[in-house]
Amino acid sequence: MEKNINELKEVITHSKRITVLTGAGISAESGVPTFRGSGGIWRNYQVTDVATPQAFARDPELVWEFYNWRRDLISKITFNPGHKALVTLEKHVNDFTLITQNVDGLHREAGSQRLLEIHGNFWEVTCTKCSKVTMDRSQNMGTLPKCSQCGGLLRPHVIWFGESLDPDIIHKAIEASQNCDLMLIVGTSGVVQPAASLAYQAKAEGAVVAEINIEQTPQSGHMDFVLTGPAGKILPMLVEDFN
Ligand code: BV8
Ligand code: ZN
Repeated sequence: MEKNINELKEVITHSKRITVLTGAGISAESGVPTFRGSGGIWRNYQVTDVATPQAFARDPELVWEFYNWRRDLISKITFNPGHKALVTLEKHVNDFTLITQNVDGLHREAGSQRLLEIHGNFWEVTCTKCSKVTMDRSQNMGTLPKCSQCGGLLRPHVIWFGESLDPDIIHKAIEASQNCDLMLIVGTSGVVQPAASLAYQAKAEGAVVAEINIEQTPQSGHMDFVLTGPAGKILPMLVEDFN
């Protein structure tokens, strides 16, 4: 492991363009449960009950109960050294893109600028009637929150399963994956599409790909580097010479 970290630090110093993809694992050390690990969110909630447009049409109150629970949880915690290390990296690389599957807003809070929130951000809400998007940091939005402009029912501004990602955002994510020298894949199980295909696209275009995770994933075999350990520990080590 020691050898890998030093070698990867070497690759970082020689990379002109670095792209990073993060998943729920980077927020785990802040106290946010992941989706599929032990104690994962989807163990208590059926995805199909709370993270699809059909679920929202069927039982919007249950869906808002789920998102209010996550709002309350995230409002009590903050970003961790893993998020902060990516802000340091962004400052020291002349071409940097951070792609996140997370909707918790912690990368924004930590100060990341070149950020693509490909699954949205649950601190933003969209009106199902007039499509107005607003930022709302309330811990609890109430059972069926309504739009102040038109009275329509509000929904979290996130991409649910079965919904297409914003074409402009996913285009930028694909471009950043296909044109980087190095791609770091941090804290993701590599299950959800189309995010999971970005690492393969980077590799196909000749980038070095490095996975940082506490366990092996289905993608580990395709990686040039597999650093096993918590992101909150490994990422700061990768950027320690920049501080
Ligand atoms: C779409 C928002 C077109 C909601 C989320 C192709 C093949 C197969 C299936 C599909 C496909 N194309 C589309 C699909 C269907 C579906 C899909 O991928 N299903 C999967 C489950 C098979 N995809 C979609 O529907 C996407 N839409 O493609 O549109 C379309 C349209 C109609 C019909 C078909 C296609 C939309 C996907 C977006 C869904 N929305 N989030 C919300 O969050 O409230 S996804 C949800 O999962 C979260 O965003 C989460 O981030 C994401 C991915 O999970 P991970 O981040 O990887 O989290 P996970 O818990 O799984 O893993 C955590 C990892 O961290 C673990 O590996 C763990 O070991 C590690 N870890 C833990 N602690 C640490 C750590 N690592 C480092 N340090 C630590 N301390
Ligand atoms: Zn409205």
